[in-house]
Amino acid sequence: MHHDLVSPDHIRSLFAQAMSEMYRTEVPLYGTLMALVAKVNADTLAAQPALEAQLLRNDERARLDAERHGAIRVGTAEELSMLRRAFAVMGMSPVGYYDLSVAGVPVHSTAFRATSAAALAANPFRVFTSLLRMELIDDADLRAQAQAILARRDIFTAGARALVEQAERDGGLSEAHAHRFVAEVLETFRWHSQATVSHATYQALSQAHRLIADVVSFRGPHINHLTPRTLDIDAAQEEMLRLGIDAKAVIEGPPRRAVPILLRQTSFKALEEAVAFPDGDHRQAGTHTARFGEIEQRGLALTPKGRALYDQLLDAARDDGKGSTGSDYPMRLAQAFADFPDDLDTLRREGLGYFRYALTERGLAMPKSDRQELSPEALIEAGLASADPIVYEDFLPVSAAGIFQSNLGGTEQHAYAANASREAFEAALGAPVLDEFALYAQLEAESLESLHAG
Ligand code: OOG
Ligand code: NI
Repeated sequence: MHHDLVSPDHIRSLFAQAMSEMYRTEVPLYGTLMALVAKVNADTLAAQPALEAQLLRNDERARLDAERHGAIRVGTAEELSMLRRAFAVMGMSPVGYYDLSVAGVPVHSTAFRATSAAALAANPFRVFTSLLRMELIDDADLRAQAQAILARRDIFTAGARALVEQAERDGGLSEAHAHRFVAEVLETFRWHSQATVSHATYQALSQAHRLIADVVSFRGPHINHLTPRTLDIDAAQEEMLRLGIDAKAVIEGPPRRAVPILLRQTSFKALEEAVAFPDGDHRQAGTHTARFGEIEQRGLALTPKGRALYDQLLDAARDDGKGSTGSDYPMRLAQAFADFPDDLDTLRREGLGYFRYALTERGLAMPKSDRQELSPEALIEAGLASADPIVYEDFLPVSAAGIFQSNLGGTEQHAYAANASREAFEAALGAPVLDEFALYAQLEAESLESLHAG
């Protein structure tokens, strides 16, 4: 009975596709963004054949058009751990721990994503998933009220729960059950224009933090954005402004460079949407802002050494209390990053990034015994091997906080005195989060082995 199970990669692709279709109907501006990114990517590839060759070599060309990440925020440990089980059916594991309380956002987060080279090539769909930190609500009565409201809701359909259990029991799903699973799990991510709390309760929650109102007031954790990947974010940003889209003032992350590193992101502001609040036998009209649009460019995954340098230089650029605001920020950022090497050979030789090694045609033609005598660097120098950037698959806490803030009105900047609480997060999740560096190191190690094998 198990011979007809489909792969988790297939289920993830179906889910990413269904999510994209749903979000396009919910937020038409998302369709505009996708068209814009498709055009910028086509123009960039036409102008840079070497970039296209690199993407082809690294199995990144095919995945590019479908590549997306989304984000949701949940309220309880049970919701988070059930999500972990649902994502596992799609081959997605929790990677990394992000503490956003330091930036005034009362959540901590992980990213669910594929981890192996083959799975990432098949579909790199990721979901940045945040858990509200109840203990950061000061007002004990409000905290108790929020907890009681969350305790009454189930963000999963009965069908989704049954199919997750079935997949866990049988080790997967058949094609027909995979389609059913995708339709059922999609319900968790759907937007609801009817709140579950009165307008007065919504306002009290909002007063504590707008994010708390967003998490607590609805039937489920609506997907709040879905982000396509562009190959030239500066061109995409210009195009957004040209189309009159209300884009964020600055691009988060590193400055523009010859060799893109980590992640650069821009977004358009959250839409103000009509919401009906229950009011006795009636409804009261109001609004809520949650959903926005985002575009990102991904680059080289950095090693701990490279990441430490990135964090240090970003800190220096932001270190006048203004964060990423102020019209001189792009200049401060570019100046700070003058100290970050910006060519592939230096980045590799100094161990700042992770690389994927492969034999060139000439390398493949050479007898294995000759090849085995040469180090990777010697093979590269002789044109027998290539070393391409391994793409960063994760997120950046400072950028994520900037994205959160720009969609919360940009005013609530006070940091919480809380500490990062990875253990509490993992207890809620019901599993440890994977270490992103270990995953990149493994991809690099596998590619190095291929130089001397076969
Ligand atoms: C998540 C924001 C983080 C990113 O790209 O850094 C994020 C949220 O607003 O829920 O998606
Ligand atoms: Ni995002």
